[in-house]
Amino acid sequence: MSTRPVHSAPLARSAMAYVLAGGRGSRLMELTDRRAKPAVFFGAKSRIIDFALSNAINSGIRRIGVATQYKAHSLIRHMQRGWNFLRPERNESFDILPASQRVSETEWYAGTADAVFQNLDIIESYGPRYMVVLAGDHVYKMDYEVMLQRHVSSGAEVTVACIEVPRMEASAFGVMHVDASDRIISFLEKPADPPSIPGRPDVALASMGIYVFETRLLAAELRRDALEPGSSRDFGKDIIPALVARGTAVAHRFEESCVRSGEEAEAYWRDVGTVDAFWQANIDLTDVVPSLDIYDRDWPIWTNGEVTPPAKFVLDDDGRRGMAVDSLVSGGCIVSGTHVRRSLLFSHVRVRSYGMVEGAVLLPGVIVGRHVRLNKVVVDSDVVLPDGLVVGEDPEEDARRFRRSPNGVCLITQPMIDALGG
Ligand code: ADQ
Ligand code: ADP
Repeated sequence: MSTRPVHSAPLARSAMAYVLAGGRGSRLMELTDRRAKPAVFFGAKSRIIDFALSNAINSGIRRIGVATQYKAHSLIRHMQRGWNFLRPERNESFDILPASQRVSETEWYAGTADAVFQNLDIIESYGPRYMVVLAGDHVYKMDYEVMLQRHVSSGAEVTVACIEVPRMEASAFGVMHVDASDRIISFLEKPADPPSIPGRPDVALASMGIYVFETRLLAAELRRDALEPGSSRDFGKDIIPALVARGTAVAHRFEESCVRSGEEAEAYWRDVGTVDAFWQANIDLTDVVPSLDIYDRDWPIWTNGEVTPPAKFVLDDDGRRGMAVDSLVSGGCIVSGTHVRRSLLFSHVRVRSYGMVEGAVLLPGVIVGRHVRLNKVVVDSDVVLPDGLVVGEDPEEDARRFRRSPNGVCLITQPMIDALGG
């Protein structure tokens, strides 16, 4: 469990969470053809952005802004339906900030800092004392109050959440060096050859893209940066390095504010940026004791509470049991005459008889025909899998027909099914 300081007043009440949700996440391939990465489904019920938003609410933050950009329709619809419970009468607010309405017709947000800069007037109108800037595309549970407390007690101008990652994977991140008191002494954005933690050659300290600032200072920095001719208007490339150079940036260790179900539990944080990582993180939830506890009622993952009929399991006319084990099955699903194992069925999935489904992530509305055998798949929403389809038994055949990942996960979309003909 994260340990909150007991004697101080909560800072989250005077903070605003600002979620950057504009990125595509192109390594998710066809999963982000129609939606931004934060809108991608996760965990049989949620979307990726629900984790950052739930963390904000559960931490006690009551003002939230979400900057959208790439293919925002699905994301905006989800948030309008599921995240509309914040009430202005209680000094709460939820603002969706589409880029296209704020900048000139030809210009979207330049970089992540610009996505905040363009909305400074809205932010300042609420007068939050602190800003918690978040990425909308990670899966984790974190108490931002702990990070806010750390920010105030250290006197830093910016506090950057960080996590240890294998050095080989660190070139996807901002990588930092810290001194004995966790002051950041160097910061390199996505270095080709990431520096390791001194004395630990295989590990690097990576930025999680989560930043805490006092609003006044952030506004001043953004206005200063907007006048810099060479700036790319990005937190990782411009804003953070400038504050590190001034010696006023402090690192905050994720382990200190991560919300976990037991002392021994892993400090869970996933980028789910590739089809393999996405499949694995979903399937991990079917473990008997998963590292990510989505059943913790003290830290609920809020989402669009769609009204669905109950899930149903049917014994078909030939006496075959429709059943699911080691699986997460959402409302509105019907499984008939087929065994489903180690799989996730999002809402309204139908699985018909004489099949076998294993290691499958079936997004909402998928229909699995009769005599279908699936192993290691991600099937996009509303795809209709025709009777007799077999996936996961012949790698070459799979690679010809579907998007087969390096670890052998097949991503299946409707155009791929249509291309099969017949
Ligand atoms: P990246 O995640 O690679 O690195 P970026 O592509 O800028 O950086 O995305 C950050 C977040 O902002 C994502 O949630 C994305 O969806 C969103 N986003 C991107 N462009 C946006 C825009 N113009 N408007 C609104 N939202 C936008 C960052 C940091 C690294 C750090 C990693 C951690 O720069 O230092 O290590 O996050 O994942
Ligand atoms: P299959 O015959 O291949 O198993 P079906 O699509 O015919 O698959 O559905 C099997 C069973 O699922 C039906 O016999 C019924 O019990 C149940 N079922 C299907 N649709 C509904 C529905 N709309 N409401 C309740 N049960 C349904």
